[in-house]
Amino acid sequence: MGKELSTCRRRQKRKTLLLGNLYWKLGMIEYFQSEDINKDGYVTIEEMVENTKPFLDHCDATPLKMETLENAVRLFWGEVGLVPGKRIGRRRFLRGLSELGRLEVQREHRGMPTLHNKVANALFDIIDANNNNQLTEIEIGNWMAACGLDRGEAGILLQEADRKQKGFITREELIESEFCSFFHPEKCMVQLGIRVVKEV
Ligand SMILES: [Ca+2]
Ligand SMILES: [Ca+2]
Repeated sequence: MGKELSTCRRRQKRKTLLLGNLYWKLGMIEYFQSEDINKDGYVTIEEMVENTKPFLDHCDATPLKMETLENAVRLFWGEVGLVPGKRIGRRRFLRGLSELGRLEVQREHRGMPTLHNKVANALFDIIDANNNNQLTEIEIGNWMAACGLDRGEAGILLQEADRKQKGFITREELIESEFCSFFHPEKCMVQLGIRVVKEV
């Protein structure tokens, strides 16, 4: 009986965690694979930091901007369990990120700064090469190229985030869409036009 109760509680808890969301899980598995540079099935904080290096050339980022991003990345992923010299596998990665997501959403609700906010702000500053607080299609293209993506699709990304059709993305828009893709998959689905059915 006690065992059944604890299994039931575990299931209940799982439902409220991001891990229970298939859409989120698939996205994060893809993310895990892209961060695993040496393809050994584990990620390390060193790999996470290494993956930010292409910004230096593609986005013409200053050393100070790069340092700010690295510090934010170390803080954020440290909470997931990625500390120097440690490697974690896919399951632990997803569990840690799901747990961090729970705490981050709580912080967001209380109006407290999130760790993700630090990363997204640092990222925005890097993409915004001319420091005018607006991300243009060219700047977004440079960022995509740094991430190994097709810069030709920058226009599509711009359209998705720039809902008022201003021709650029603001800091708030980038942070919102980034936070959403990490920790609010249900909001992302709504944006993509997928109806979210509330679990009862
Ligand atoms: Ca690896
Ligand atoms: Ca700019």
